[in-house]
Amino acid sequence: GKRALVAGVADDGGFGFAIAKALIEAGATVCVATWPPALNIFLNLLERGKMDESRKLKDGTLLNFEKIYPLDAVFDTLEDAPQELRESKRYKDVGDFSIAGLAARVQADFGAQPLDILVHSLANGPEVKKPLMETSRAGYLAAVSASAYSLVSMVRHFGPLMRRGGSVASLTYMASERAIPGYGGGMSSAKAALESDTRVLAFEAGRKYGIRINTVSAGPYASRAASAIGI
Ligand code: ZID
Repeated sequence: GKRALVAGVADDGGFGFAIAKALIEAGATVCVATWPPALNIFLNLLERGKMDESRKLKDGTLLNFEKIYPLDAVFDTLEDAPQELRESKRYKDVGDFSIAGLAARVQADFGAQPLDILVHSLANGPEVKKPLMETSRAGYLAAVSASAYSLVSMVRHFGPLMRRGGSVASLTYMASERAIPGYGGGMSSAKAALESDTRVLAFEAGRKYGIRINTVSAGPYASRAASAIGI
């Protein structure tokens, strides 16, 4: 069977969960990675059965994730995270939550080339409600860091862990190519970067690791992230 890692699952209401579920229905084993601030809530909801309805598979059984890892995709290594954040409530007990840390954990748990599928289903734009013209430099760079560079770093760190013929997919939005009011804070810029990077990474990682890189331009889905911008 195939093994997938879906990064960006913190509840049962987003694309990440739906993709993980579809992969499991198709026979894959799925690990997920969750943003540390949301990790405890997610684990609690799972444990208390609050997600049992969404976990239900076609055969009546409940889906299980093979592993649930912490991931803050704005940090490539643990050293990149500020000391203050590392010592904060939601981060201090989870171990290495960086992209490199996640790759090391996956390798330690499953061996040299354990992955067939990597899904990047995460984005963050702290100023998403502000028009681009009103977006601060810090807000813009934060959006690009969390929503676009995170994919570059994940392909760099996970390429070596993927079996040849494997596949990486991310989610984008049409506001990258057309002006769509309401998708601000540099999120339109981040999606444009994500789409361009997808082409370049497909070229580079295709040659280096024999894997494919694609991005899917999604329709509206009332996830937690989307509710923040009124979808
Ligand atoms: P979600 O909240 O379920 O997933 C986003 C996840 O990212 C959450 O679990 C966060 O905890 C996590 N996250 C945030 N920051 C970090 C970080 N630093 N490190 C690790 N994890 C982090 O929302 P979702 O399912 O909407 O988002 C998944 C992907 O789909 C994102 O890339 C979205 O940009 C993308 N997407 C979503 C929609 C939508 O409608 N939900 C659309 C297109 C793309 C879209 O916005 N018409 C209007 C709008 C849209 C489509 C059509």
